[in-house]
Amino acid sequence: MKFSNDFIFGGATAAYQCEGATKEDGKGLVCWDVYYKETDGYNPDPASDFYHKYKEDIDNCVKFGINGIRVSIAWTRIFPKGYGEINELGVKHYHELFKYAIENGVEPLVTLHHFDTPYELNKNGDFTNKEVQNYFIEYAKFCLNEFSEVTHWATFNEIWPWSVNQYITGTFPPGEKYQYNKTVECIHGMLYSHAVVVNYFKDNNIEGEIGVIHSLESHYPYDEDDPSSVEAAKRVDAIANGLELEASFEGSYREKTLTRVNYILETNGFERFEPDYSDLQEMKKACKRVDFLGINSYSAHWHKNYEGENYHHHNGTGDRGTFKSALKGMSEEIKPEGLPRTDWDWIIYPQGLYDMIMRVSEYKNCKKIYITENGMGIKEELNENNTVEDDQRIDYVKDHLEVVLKANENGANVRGYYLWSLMDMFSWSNGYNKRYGFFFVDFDTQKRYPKKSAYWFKNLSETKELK
Ligand code: BGP
Repeated sequence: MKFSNDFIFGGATAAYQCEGATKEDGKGLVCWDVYYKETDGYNPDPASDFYHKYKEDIDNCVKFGINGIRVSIAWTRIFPKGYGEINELGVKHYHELFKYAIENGVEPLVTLHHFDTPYELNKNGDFTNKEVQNYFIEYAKFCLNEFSEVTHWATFNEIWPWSVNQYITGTFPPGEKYQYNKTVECIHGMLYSHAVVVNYFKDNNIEGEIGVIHSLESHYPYDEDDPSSVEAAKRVDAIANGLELEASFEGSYREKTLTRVNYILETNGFERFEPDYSDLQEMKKACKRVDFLGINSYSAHWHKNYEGENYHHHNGTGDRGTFKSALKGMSEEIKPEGLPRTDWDWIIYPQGLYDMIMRVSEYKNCKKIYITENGMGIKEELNENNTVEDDQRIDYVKDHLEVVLKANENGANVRGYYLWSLMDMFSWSNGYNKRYGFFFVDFDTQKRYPKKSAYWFKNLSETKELK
């Protein structure tokens, strides 16, 4: 089994996790800047210093056969407050970055929002607030017109995780817990904003392609013979995948999905969710115009019914076995014995990715798929040869790419794969010791060292053969 010649072998990044330089060149405050300070969290500076070292990272792409790079624009480098005055230095920076990537044959796929809402806007309700949605839309329009050298755009990165972690698990700013109503409003607000941006892109005949990147992981019943387990898995799927896929590719929410989401809301004492009719009109128009779907997938999940009080413990330290999630009206997540897992309790299950690719391929408006994030977080150190023998990562990537090939053989249209992450960077709620990159970053010296997986990927990208 071989990859086609035009398959993209890419690496993924996100502005806030790699750029550093959070106070440089007029950048405005991001919600995380304040959240990390207030919670004694991680220092986002210097991260991987990508703001200054992007040329070196792109040179590494060239050396290692990586012909695509996912980057995001930091909203507050363009509009420091999120709206109003434009920061020319930020605009200049991204022109230079895109130019360098394109000149070197490393095609940028640019995300407009990757978890980095401007501080004031996040404080004022993030995407639950119409005003914030409109500021995002203005920022997006500006970027689509200004950066005409970019031909691959994604509106959002992971609408579900961004919403659930802000308002249910409380691991992302503003750190609220069990606010199911805000979570659903945020999801809907982002899906609506996505639709407006797609319609603007198409109405104005902007060159290139535009899509959306969703976190799409498979949810299964812990006990297939127990109907309450089956229903619990379906409820989680409805809120985590159903809303997002249906809005993106059908322009509305299915009745069954809404019933399940409303069950979750009502069980937690919140009002039912009634989507606004005019929002749906916008989504209806956009759903046929989306050029690609980005799938982010790392793991899969098993559920049983749960009716007790809400309880969530995030394993942010990489101490295996400490994760626990029991969400009222949704499910209790159970990690089945016998399946491999990472130190952060993420089950490794490539079949979950296969099932998801085949499922999304059934949406007739889902024309093309990229795997925009997949990878394995490991605690790593440089060895005496200044490299990392990351065979675990190679196996992980290989097993996931195998199911991509199998899905394509069975009729899917996956056209690229971006490893999370291109080089090591910090993780939002797990810090600097969760490394994902092809390139080891020494965060003290900011030197890059290719890991064994980088050499393996180079060979794959040259031969197109999975070995
Ligand atoms: C995705 C995000 C990425 C990245 C990745 C790994 O949800 O889009 O930004 O962080 O997950 O997750 P983590 O950093 O929690 O290990």
